[in-house]
Amino acid sequence: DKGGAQRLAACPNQDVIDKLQELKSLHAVKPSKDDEWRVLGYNKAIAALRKYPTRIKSYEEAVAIRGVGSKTAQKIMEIIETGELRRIEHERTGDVEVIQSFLGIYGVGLDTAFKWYNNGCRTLDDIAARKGGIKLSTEQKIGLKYYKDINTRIPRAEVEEIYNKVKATALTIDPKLFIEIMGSFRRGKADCGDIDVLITRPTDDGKTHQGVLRRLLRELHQQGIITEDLCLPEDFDDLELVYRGLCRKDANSPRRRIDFLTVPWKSRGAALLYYTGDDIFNRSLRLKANKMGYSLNQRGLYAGVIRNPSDKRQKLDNGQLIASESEREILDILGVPWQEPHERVR
Ligand code: DCP
Ligand code: MG
Ligand code: MN
Repeated sequence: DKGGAQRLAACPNQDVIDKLQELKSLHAVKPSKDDEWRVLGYNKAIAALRKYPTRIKSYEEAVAIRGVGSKTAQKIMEIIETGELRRIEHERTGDVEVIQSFLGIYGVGLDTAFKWYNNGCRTLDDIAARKGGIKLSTEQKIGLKYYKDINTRIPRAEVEEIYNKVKATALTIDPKLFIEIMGSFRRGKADCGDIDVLITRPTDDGKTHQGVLRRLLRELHQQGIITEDLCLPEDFDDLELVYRGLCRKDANSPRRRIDFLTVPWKSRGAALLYYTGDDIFNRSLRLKANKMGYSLNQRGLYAGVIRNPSDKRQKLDNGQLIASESEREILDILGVPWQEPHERVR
């Protein structure tokens, strides 16, 4: 199925989707019911456009797509004809910017941002002063304190330097660990939002990486590389763990976001595939898997998954694992030609 594989690489109306996404994200940060409805409408249209196989050529063609109404069809044609969508600037109002600035605080989601707005907060200083009697969680306090650092992208060379220190420290704990950097760094980006690190270990000698993350964090704290914990795993004894924190190259460097992920050795391929992304590439892979009757997640590719027809997110049967150890075997089964990490972008 060459067509399916091709579709993974590029969507013929991607520029239209991007603009509608941008407009949708502006409505999504407005607290009115009308805006909520518009978000649902754009979601529908975007989903339809993702599946649409050819470049849209006319208003009639656009409006005939299921999920695209007349107003959205007009917007689609404006984007196709001018490359722009004037409505975006119109919606970029002051309240949107306030909410977006609150969302830049680590640990703040839409509900919290709206609540603070409704309590009269308009600036980060208002948040810092707890205007309106608002309360901050521990992670939000850290997020506010290092707001600028956390919202600045990290030059590739600095990611590499921090990663090398982390890897060296991990290997002193157990030289047989498998450490890999994922995310935008692995895709070759010139700068990264955070540092995504995978940790696992071959089990041929009967051992695992159990307990490694706890020791690694202790050592990195001692070295001053990890500076704050944002989200610690509940049970450090599991083989599958997620950690989120802040780190820095040295005492004169800004704070940087770092994520650790530990997975069972068997899941390493699926985990690498998922956490290397990008998210759009992942979505196309999952879509392809679903069309073939499979289900793909960060643990592996599964056959025979049975979902609840009235709520597709709910699995009635988890199915059987058919591939998880390497990225290549997962892509092979999906009939997707091998793509180097830097090619895994829409
Ligand atoms: N991911 C995903 N869907 C999400 C979040 C993440 O598929 N909603 C996957 C794809 C991402 C990877 O996890 O590439 C790592 O997530 P990051 O948020 O760290 O994103 P990136 O590393 O790709 O970009 P950035 O440079 O912003 O960190
Ligand atoms: Mg990342
Ligand atoms: Mn990350």
